[in-house]
Amino acid sequence: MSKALDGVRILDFTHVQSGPTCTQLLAWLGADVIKVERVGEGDATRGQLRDIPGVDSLYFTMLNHNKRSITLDTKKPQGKAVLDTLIKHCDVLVENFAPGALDRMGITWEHIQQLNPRMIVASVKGFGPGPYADCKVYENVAQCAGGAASTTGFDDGPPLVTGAQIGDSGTGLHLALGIVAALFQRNSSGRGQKVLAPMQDAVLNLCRVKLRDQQRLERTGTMHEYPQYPDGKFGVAVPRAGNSSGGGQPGSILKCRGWETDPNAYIYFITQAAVWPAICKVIGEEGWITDDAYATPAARLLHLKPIFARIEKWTMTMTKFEAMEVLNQYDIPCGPILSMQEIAREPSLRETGTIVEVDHPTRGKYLTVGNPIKMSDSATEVTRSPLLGEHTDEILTQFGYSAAQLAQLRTEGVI
Ligand code: CAO
Repeated sequence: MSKALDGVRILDFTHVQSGPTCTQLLAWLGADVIKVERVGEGDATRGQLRDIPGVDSLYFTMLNHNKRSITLDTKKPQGKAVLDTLIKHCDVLVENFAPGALDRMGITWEHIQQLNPRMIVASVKGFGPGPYADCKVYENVAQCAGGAASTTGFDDGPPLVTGAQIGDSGTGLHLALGIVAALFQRNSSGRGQKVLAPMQDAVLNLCRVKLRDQQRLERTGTMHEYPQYPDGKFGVAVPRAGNSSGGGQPGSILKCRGWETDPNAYIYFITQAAVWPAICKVIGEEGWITDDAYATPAARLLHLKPIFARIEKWTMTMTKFEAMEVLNQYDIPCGPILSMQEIAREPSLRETGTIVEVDHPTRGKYLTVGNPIKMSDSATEVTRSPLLGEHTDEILTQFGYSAAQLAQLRTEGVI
C-alpha cells in the first residue's frame, strides 16, 4: 500500500518532544525523515530518564519511530557543506532549537532559499513575536503561558499543569498540519514558505473554550455550568472548574467501588438532558423526572452538587466497568478513569495499532503509542527508532558522497 506522504523528504533538525512529535507523525504518514543529530551525543533525550543503562531511553524511542539518523556537526564548515547538500535534496526542514540557534549556525532563511527555493522551513518556538520571543520554553511553561494552568485544578487550590503534553505534542501536531498545508500550497505556488507554531499559541488554541468563557463571564458575571454557581463567587478571570464538564451537559468524576484503595476507581458521568429520565430510573429516583426542582436542565443547575452526590451513592455500589455496562444500556454518556496500566493492557487498542509493541536491538521489546490518525489508504507500520548515526553512511552515499569522502569526514569529526 502506498502512503499519503510518499516521496516527501524531511530534514529533521528537531530534539526533545515538540519537534520529534511532528516529524514522527510525518514519518508515519509516509515521509522519509532524516534526523540530524550531534556527533557522539545525539538528541539529549536519548540519555534522559533512562531505565536501562547505556540504552536509548523510552523518552527517545517513543518519539522517533520510522526515522533515519545521521550524525553531523553543523557548526564545522565541512558539516555545514554536508547540510547544504541535504537542504538541496529535502522538501521540508523542521527544527525546534532555541530562538536564533539556526541563524547562529548560518542556516538562515535566505541561505536556505538560495539553495532550495521550494523548501518549507517549519519551526516550533516557545513564543511568537513579542516580549518573550527569545525565551527557551519547555512543556509546563507553555501550559502556564497558554492559559491551561490557570483554568485547570480546583477552585481552592493552585493552578495545575496537566499530564497531557499539550505544549509539546500539541504544538507538534499543529506544526505537522502547517507543513502538510504548505506542501499542498507548494503544488500551485512552486515556492516553499516558513511555518511557525509557537507553543503558547498552540496551547491557547486548545484552551479556546476558556477564552470563550472569559468573554461570557465579563458580559454576565456568572457561568451556570461552573461549580462556583450558585453558591460561590466569580472573580474577574475564568476560574478553575475542577472536573466539571465545561460544556452544556453537566458532568463530574464519581467514586466507584474500591475507590478507597484504587486511585483510579472512578467514572466520568454526564447528566445529558436527553437521558435524564433514564438516569433517574437507574439510580432509583424516579420522582426527579417530574419534580420541578429537577425536571429541567436549568433547574438542575441549582442542585448539581446534591445530584452528583446521589448518583455517586449509586456508582459506589459497583466497579467502574460494571457501572459502564449498566449506563451504556441506557445511552448515558460516561467513561471509566483508566490508568496507564489498564490502557497498556487494553486489547482493542492493540488491535487498532494505537498501542504497539516494538522490538529494539539494544532495548528489546517495549510498548509505544502508534499513529492515532487512521487512514484507509495509508496504513501505518511503526518501526523502531534509529540508533545514533545508524544511517549516516547510507544517507550520505544516497546523496553522492564516496567512501573516501565519508572516511575523511569521519576523521575530521564531522559525522
Ligand atoms: N551540530 C552542532 N551543533 C548543534 C547541532 C549539531 N548537529 N544540533 C544542535 N546544535 C547546537 C545548536 O546550534 C545550539 O547551539 P548555540 O546555543 O550555540 O546556538 C545548541 O546545540 C543547543 O541548542 P538549543 O539551545 O536549542 O538546546 P537547549 O538544550 O539549550 O534548549 C530547548 C532546549 C527545548 C529549551 C530549546 O531548544 C527551545 O526553547 N526550543 C524551542 C521550544 C521547544 O521546542 N521547546 C520544547 C522542547 S520539548 O519539551
